[in-house]
Amino acid sequence: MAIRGLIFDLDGVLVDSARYHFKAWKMLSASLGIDFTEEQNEELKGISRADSLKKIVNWGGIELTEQEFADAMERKNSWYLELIQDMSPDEALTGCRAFLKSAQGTYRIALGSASRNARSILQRVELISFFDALVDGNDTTRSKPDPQVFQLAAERLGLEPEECVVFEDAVAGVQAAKAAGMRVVGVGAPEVLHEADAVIAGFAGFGPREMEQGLMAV
Ligand code: B16
Ligand code: MG
Repeated sequence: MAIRGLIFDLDGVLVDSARYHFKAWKMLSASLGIDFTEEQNEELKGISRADSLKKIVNWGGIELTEQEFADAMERKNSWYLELIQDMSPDEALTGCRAFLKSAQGTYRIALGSASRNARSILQRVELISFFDALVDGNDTTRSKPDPQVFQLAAERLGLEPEECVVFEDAVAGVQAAKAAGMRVVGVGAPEVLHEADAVIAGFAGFGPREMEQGLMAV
């Protein structure tokens, strides 16, 4: 079926917010007396804030009451918000602005992110005007690999899943897009994102024509 909609993940596809998440989780973990490594941070990509904290608490072998858990999430987020305060348009990942520019008008464009801070990040990096619909962690109840975020994005674009292509950097996100019945372009390493229909290292030198060609046989 013809491609009519493009759905973008945020972190790792349009911006590198993972490094800010890492710093904030590291501060939170330290305040809980837990060590937190960059390898562990990799496992949190695409995972919601609450599910991320559940994993950290598990790794640290500690237990938190419901109130302590809520306080910890709040603390992590306020550190994160402080860290992204000075995010600027040059933090949009290489080539994605050019890609969005050339896709605008031909395709309907949506965001499908787990982040509750997605809107303000898109504003800071000045990408928000490219989007016809935004779906983020405030709209969803189930984390990727559940397809909910992408299903809702297609619905808001007024398109069928088969008409949409998802851009994702996380394995859980690729699985979510497949579960929604969509085609997926993985952004990252082919060994990691082997469930995607095509994989690119990034948007440099990649435009809508290359996307159409790469997905032609799918
Ligand atoms: P927040 P994505 C995800 O963004 C991040 O990859 C993940 O590390 C983060 O925990 C999640 O958003 C929630 O973010 O704390 O801002 O609500 O990749 O789905 O765009
Ligand atoms: Mg991501």
